[in-house]
Amino acid sequence: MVRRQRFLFLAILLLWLKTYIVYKTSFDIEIESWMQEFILFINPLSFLLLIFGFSLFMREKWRNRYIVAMSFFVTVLLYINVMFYRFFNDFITLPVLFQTSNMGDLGNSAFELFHFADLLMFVDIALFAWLVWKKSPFVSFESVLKKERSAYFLAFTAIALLNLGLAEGERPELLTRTFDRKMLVKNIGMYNYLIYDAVLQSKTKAQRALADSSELSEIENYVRANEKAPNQQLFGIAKKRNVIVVSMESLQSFVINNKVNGQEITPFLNDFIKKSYYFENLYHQTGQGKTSDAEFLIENSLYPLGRGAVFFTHATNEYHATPEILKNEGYYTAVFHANNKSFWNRDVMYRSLGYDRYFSLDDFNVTDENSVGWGLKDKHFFEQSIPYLKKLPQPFYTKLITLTNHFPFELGEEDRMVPEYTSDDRTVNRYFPTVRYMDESLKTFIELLKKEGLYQNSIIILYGDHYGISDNHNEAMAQYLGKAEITPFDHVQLQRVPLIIHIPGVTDRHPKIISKVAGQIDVKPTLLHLLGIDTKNDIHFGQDLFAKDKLDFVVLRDGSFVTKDYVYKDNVCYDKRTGSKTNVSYCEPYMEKAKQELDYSDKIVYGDLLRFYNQKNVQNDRTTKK
Ligand code: GP9
Ligand code: MN
Repeated sequence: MVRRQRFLFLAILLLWLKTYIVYKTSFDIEIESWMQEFILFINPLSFLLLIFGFSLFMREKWRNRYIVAMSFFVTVLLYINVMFYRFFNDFITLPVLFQTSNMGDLGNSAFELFHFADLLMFVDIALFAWLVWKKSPFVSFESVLKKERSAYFLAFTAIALLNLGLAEGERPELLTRTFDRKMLVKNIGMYNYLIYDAVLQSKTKAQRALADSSELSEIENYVRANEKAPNQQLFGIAKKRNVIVVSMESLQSFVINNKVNGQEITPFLNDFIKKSYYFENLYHQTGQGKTSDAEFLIENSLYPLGRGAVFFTHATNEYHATPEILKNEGYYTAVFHANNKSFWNRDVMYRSLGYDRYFSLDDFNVTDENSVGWGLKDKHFFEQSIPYLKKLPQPFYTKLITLTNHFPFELGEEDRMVPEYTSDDRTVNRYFPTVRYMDESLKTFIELLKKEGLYQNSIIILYGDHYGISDNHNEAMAQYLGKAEITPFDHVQLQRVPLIIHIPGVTDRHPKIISKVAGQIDVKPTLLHLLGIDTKNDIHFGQDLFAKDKLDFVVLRDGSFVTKDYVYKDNVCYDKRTGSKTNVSYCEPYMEKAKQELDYSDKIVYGDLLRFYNQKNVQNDRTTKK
């Protein structure tokens, strides 16, 4: 049969090898044993056999065309995954893939992500198309015998079962663990994973339809027990002040008080910290939604999703976010970001979060001279935001989102205030000058606030949104940090991002460096309490960072967690003092809590459960008013 249907088998073979080569060269899949390597090798096969198998039911004329079309389609699918992985360091999920507006804007980085060798992926297809077009004898069809078809699908079933069986042996409960995409791809293959993802996606849709208010009471009990009483000395200390929140693009804590080639990387922030509350052990908890996930965490104190960006997948849910709460307290709320308003679906989501006004790309004057990389340079962004800020009704709650320090960290010579780092890794090298540039822009911003009389009566919160340097750059990072390698423990520790709370007249007199383990999820209750707003009726998972008994605990979106003494990642427990592996029993007490929190938060988002809570509260309000 193989000889008679040689074109079919050649197409499958080439795609199979192509996929495996892509696994090995474009994805970072850790292999720990020969068995895992074997599973990885065979895992594209079941999918390929199935979809190419349909050709066996086709009339001869269509069969070859189908084979060429499928080869092309699957290769494109593979290539999209490669590009996506280069950018996000993660595998695609459907919600993100269909964010076409995002994808359009990612075009900016596409050039950087494209490698010439990528074209090799399409060579075989060109050859196939040529063979079919030329009606070469190689592709001349043979009719398919019934028993050939049976043998083919028997082989398919055997291989699929073998794959599943081996995978299940390697990783029990593989298919029920949803947030570990790498493990899924490693075991069932990229193609099957995409199907799996599609099934999950439709389940999500069904989840909302099926959710009912009873699910909320269990979660509410958990949330109430988790909440900590505010610190009475600080409660209301910034009452009625304007709030200015700044999202600092890709800023990680390791650059704070650090140097590149002997020069400070963040001189302004280092100085500002000395007049502020600075949280040195705060971790980002973002997933695929990057900047938007950070916004979601900061303003809702809920976790973003393990797959997709919640800004896209659940933008029309009912939320009870900080802007909405403050609006009810008489604040005007606005957000500033010099990018397309639809990026990350912000225009839709900001309405759900309770923003009065979104100053987006159209509100800024963006020219070739004042932009680089992703758009308007931060310094100009701040300068152009000031007149708008001045005109806002007060008190206001505002969030400004920076952009220049974004991968691939482009910057003109004239804006470079520190030299690039020197290593083999261009991304890491370029990170330092763009961080330095953002630091300088923040300095300008604070000066302008002072000059315009917007500083004294404000509370200013600066936070790093997520990592800038992914695991793909571990080698250069190890070199910079003077380590032999970046271990999984180091990886988690590198997920720390700066959080700075600055209250003029308060923190400049009594600055503080706070070492509690914390996360972005803690910002909402902290800020509300500083503004003197009670959160007793609010559903959130964070804790006031100033609460006396705030837990030393943070869960990252991939299920890793950090406590005072331990770091837990991929089923391994690490001792924080030494960074080495330790007995997993030390981490056990927190495992359940970590899972529980993510699970409860996901339930709220997937089921859109706050729609019931808000209704309930409104009803309570009505009853009290009667
Ligand atoms: C885009 C900006 C950067 O508007 O928020 O997005 P990121 O890729 O960091 O999420
Ligand atoms: Mn970002």
